[in-house]
Amino acid sequence: MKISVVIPCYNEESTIRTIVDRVKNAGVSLHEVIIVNDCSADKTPEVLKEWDDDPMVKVFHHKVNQGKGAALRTGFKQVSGDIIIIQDADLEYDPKEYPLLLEPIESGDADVVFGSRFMGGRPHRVVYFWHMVGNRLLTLASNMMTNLNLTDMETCFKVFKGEILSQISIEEDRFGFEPEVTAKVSRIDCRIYEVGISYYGRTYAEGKKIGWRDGVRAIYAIVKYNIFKR
Ligand SMILES: Nc1nc2c(ncn2[C@@H]2O[C@H](COP(=O)(O)OP(=O)(O)O)[C@@H](O)[C@H]2O)c(=O)[nH]1
Ligand SMILES: [Mg+2]
Repeated sequence: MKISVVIPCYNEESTIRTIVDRVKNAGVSLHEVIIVNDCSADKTPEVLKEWDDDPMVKVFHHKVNQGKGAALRTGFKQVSGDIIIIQDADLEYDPKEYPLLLEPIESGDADVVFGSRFMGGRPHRVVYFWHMVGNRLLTLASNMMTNLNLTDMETCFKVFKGEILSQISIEEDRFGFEPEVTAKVSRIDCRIYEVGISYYGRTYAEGKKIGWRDGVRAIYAIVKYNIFKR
């Protein structure tokens, strides 16, 4: 199976090199790495030049900053693999866990796999209590609408078979992507699995960007894509 990894990337000059190295050494049969630079204002574009001559790494640039959802929309249009893994450009999620995430697909059981920070006994950095509460409330609200029993709707680690992703069009430009894609996947006839993953959370001082406004937008997206856009 050909694996495509899509990395949305905004102002990640300090981590993008490491994350691409980790993706390449993840121990899976990698077909391509698609990086979408979402008009970074730091040195990200210069760092990305490193892979100009690498046929495995394909880099695309946005002319204006649009957000994670928009970056993924751009990336999804370019994928040519059979399985698509979403990877954030910071170091919160470890590509070493791709084999774990891929297992339910490779065994023929799953069409979609979410990596959950809230199940399993793998290492989790202890960071923000209220983020955990927020994530659980958003997951609860999403589950109530989708009737899925997920434990971590907001996870970055989402893996799709190509034929599933091609049935989904992404409208949300920013972090509303996560509830939107969850709502849309729940309405496709497919088998969804969750796998426990590690979480190397970063603090705001270390560059974390998501904020309470994104939580509000997530609620809006849960209502919009589960009720009004059915
Ligand atoms: N915050 C933010 N992230 C973006 C944007 N466009 C793409 N991304 C990427 O989306 C991913 C998730 O963002 P991140 O800041 O790690 O979220 P957080 O760790 O939850 O604060 C990262 O790979 C970002 O580089 C954007 O406009 N804003
Ligand atoms: Mg992050």
